Amino acid sequence: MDVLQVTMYGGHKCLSCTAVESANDCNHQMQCDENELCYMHHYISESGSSGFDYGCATQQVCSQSIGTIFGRRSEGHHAKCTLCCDDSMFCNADLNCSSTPQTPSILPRECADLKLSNSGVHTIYPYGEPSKPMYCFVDDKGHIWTAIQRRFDGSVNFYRGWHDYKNGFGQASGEHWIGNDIIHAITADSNYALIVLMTDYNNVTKYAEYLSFHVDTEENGYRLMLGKYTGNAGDSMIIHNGQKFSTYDKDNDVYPGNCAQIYKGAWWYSSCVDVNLNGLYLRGPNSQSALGVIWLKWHGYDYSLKTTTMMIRKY
Ligand SMILES: [Ca+2]
Repeated sequence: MDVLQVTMYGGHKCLSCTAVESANDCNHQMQCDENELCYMHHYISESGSSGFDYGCATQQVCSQSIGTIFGRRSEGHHAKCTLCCDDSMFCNADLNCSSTPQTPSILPRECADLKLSNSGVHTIYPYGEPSKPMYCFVDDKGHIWTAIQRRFDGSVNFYRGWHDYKNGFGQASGEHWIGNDIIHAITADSNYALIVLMTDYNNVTKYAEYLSFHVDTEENGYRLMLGKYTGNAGDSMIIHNGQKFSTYDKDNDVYPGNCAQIYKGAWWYSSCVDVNLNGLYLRGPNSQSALGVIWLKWHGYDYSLKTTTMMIRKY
């Protein structure tokens, strides 16, 4: 039996019930003391019926997790503690019912925390709670990527302001910007790679990969830091590396004018643009120089790409 590693977070509210058939049947809560954690106990009675107890217990009680130990419930009963949890309110309502001790599950912060074999939309917890649906992509090497931007049909308007880019917009199942706060949160602690997959109207796909990708805090303008380039689309991000993010209502670029307004997008504009993946969806060749979804070193300024997917993974 594993010894549970329990972090001390006091003062929880926990479910508090005796001999209920499931957490759904427990409508009573109690305030734990500062040194207590929520627990759940699953037992089989002498008659063979299954039951659950919920309540508060001390860290020492939980970390022993062997034999008969005593938790505290508002009814004043004693119970055998077989499961404890950590820092979430009412966490004992969410434990999986099991007769064997488990360490509390760790919520997936990005797609790679899930063991996936197929691409699709999954629920992720970038900050713990609340959850957020994200598009996860499994490449042919089995690497699991978290999509931060997808465009493929022009159905979503990407000419938006700072607030929308901060929080994200669109649906994970469709065209989507995941949100600069989430991008920052995911990439803040570890080294991440960025890959940009792009398709043109001949259905040719090219890619650009950067072996490190970091986006700074909002306070620092979501400044972009990219590492070494590899790929076959050409390194067009050079002028954008090190720049702050700009939207039409927040000009952080180094140009005298407002690049986001001029080029109808939102990006890490410099002065101004070799890549405009959040530009207008202009569908292939056009005469609106650099206003479209452009990647300069592949199709130049006068060609708006058909699909783009920006994705990240721990590297
Ligand atoms: Ca400017």
